[in-house]
Amino acid sequence: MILWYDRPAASWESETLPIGNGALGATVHGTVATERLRLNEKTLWTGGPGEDGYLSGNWPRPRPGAVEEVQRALDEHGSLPPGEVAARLGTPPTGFGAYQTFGELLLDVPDAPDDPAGYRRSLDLGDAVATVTYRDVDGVTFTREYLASHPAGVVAGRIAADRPGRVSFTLRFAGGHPGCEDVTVRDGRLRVRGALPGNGLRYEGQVQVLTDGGTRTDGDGTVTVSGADSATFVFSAGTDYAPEYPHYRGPDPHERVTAAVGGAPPYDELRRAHVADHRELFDRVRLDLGEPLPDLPTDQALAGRGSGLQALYFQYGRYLLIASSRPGSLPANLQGVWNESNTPPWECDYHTNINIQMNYWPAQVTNLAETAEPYHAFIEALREPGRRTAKELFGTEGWVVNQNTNPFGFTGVQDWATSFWMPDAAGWLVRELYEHYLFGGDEGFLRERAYPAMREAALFWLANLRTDPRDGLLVVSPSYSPEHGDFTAGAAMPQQIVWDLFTGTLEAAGVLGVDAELRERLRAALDRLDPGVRVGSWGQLQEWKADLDDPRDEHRHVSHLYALHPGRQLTSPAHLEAARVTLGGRGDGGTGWSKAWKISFWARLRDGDHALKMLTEQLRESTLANLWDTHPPFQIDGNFGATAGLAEMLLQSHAGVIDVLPALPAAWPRGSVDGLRARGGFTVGVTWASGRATEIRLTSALGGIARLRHPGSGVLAVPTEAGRTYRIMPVV
Ligand code: FUC
Repeated sequence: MILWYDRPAASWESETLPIGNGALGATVHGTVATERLRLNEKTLWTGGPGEDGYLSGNWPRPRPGAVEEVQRALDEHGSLPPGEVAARLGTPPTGFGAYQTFGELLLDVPDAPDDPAGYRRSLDLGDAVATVTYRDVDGVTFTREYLASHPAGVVAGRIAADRPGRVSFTLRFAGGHPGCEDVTVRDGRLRVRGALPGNGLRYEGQVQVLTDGGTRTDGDGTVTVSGADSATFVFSAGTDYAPEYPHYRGPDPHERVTAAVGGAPPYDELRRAHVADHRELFDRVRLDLGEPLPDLPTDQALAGRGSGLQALYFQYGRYLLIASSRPGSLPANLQGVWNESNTPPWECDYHTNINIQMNYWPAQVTNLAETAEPYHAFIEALREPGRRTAKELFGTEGWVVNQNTNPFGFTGVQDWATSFWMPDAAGWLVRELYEHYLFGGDEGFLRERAYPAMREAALFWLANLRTDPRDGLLVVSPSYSPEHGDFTAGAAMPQQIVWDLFTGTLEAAGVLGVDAELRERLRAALDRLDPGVRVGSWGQLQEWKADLDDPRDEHRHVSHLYALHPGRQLTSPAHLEAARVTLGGRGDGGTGWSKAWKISFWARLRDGDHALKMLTEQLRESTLANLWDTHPPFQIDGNFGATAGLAEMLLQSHAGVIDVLPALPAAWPRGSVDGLRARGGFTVGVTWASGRATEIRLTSALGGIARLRHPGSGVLAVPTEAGRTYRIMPVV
């Protein structure tokens, strides 16, 4: 599982190779004369407390009564253009901020060959190590190696040659915020320290250079290594950000960074521990789609889009999730952790109408549940400011978050007409907490973490649903189908989210045996809730309560299929058929994440060929040479969505049954997968040939009955014991 190229990266966005430990990220250019490593620290954000006029939780609000006015106008007119609603409910953002770049580490190499022989730049997904090798005119082979260690909290590198005394370079730092930071050098340790303009967030980075042989000289902002056998560097960084409302500030990073850099073990040991830590997660899933990966540079293999490359792309999504989301920092943002700009697209923030959710779709099913911890913590940290927004914007209990959020608990509204209003987003976010319980069965997690967040999101909707004068059903109003059409009451997506939230909260309360009275209220509300699932005039699933859908509309958001995926509300053949008609109308285009979502939609419709067509389209049109997904521009959600979609083709368990190979395309006649997870605490492997399962491997973590859709004999109830693996041979 290696990405490799025969030339250095010319473009940060489309060619560099990413490494990361969740909190820190680096991208490798591999240029011979000047190596460039773009560095990132995930909490380095402008905006929030400290920014002019910004007071935590106290975002500008629409004037009192404005929400009710819009509700009444919708009752009367049926719909309102987004611009009109934004004029009444939107407020210009203040102090939202943006994710910042940390800067670049540069290594200037004297006498570097212009046209080095044997050049190769690679990223080994199994070891999580990036490597650059080349030969100089004397035939000396140079090897540079880079990794980002989670256990050590550092990015580290080693520069070596196969002849003694040949390693020479000058290391320097190009700051992300010139004028705001100081660079000092002492004893081979370069230190950068600064405070961001605006919010004054303090940050620090340190890099220690060590040599084996040769000399090391401190310069003005530089460390020079001459004639060494090899050299290593260790980098760490931090900020004084803390994920705590309302101040969002913690201790100065100086001590932590000093300890991480000073305490890092010798390189070989650091590398061993890093590889072991990474492999413990990465190696859990093995996938073989029948064809090997062609022995070609990855950009050329990408052009072929064969099943070997598809398997690599799947594993790359898992690699990227491990690299950009580990406990102890923020969740993966629109670019994971990698960012070269201080004004990145969409602030490189957390969008809640598909993007952050999609980032975590692969976490449970591809056996990386630990990577979801930063997302869980982030959702929980939104509750307190979200509670304040519920009170001040809607005058009720519960918590809400709107269309986009940041590390400073922003739960208010902005004024970008087509993307500011999404009070249903919290209901969508908490479903991930519930899924974590459904997959792993950790009742303590359900009780302490998932249920309280779900319950409070449900309370918000119990207090805020309105009776629709058209039919007496309970609807969300004003409601908006993300980035599309007019505001109405009862658009499909918000209704489906509320259905999903109430259903999950009811189930969870049942499991925990709590809140009898609340359960009654949820049941009563579900009885009156408009389910948001309607078949329209051309056989489509309606996006709005009124039949407004245009069969030629190819909008990238297909929000009204939430009930199909990630939800589980669509079960009847008639509704599934309507979803198929809707997808047919929307077509196979769209941005990277849109194509990725369609993989899962088609997989849920059990159409493996169409799911594979979407994956192929994504690889053809929305994938850069470094296999990053492009919206355009680079946006990582599509990587994660496609990895989850591919898993969804091989295994589903959302409907109470473990369903193996539900959407196997004809182009993958044989293969095998191991380590995918199904809800109920099961790990599933399957080998298939001629398009049919020949062996299913089921490992039970919790014991209990596994309900398995059995090729040949319907649904099989397999009694399991915790810790045991069962091999099941399908009847042919
Ligand atoms: C949503 C999408 C856009 C983009 C942005 C970051 O608003 O509609 O296409 O992905 O998020």
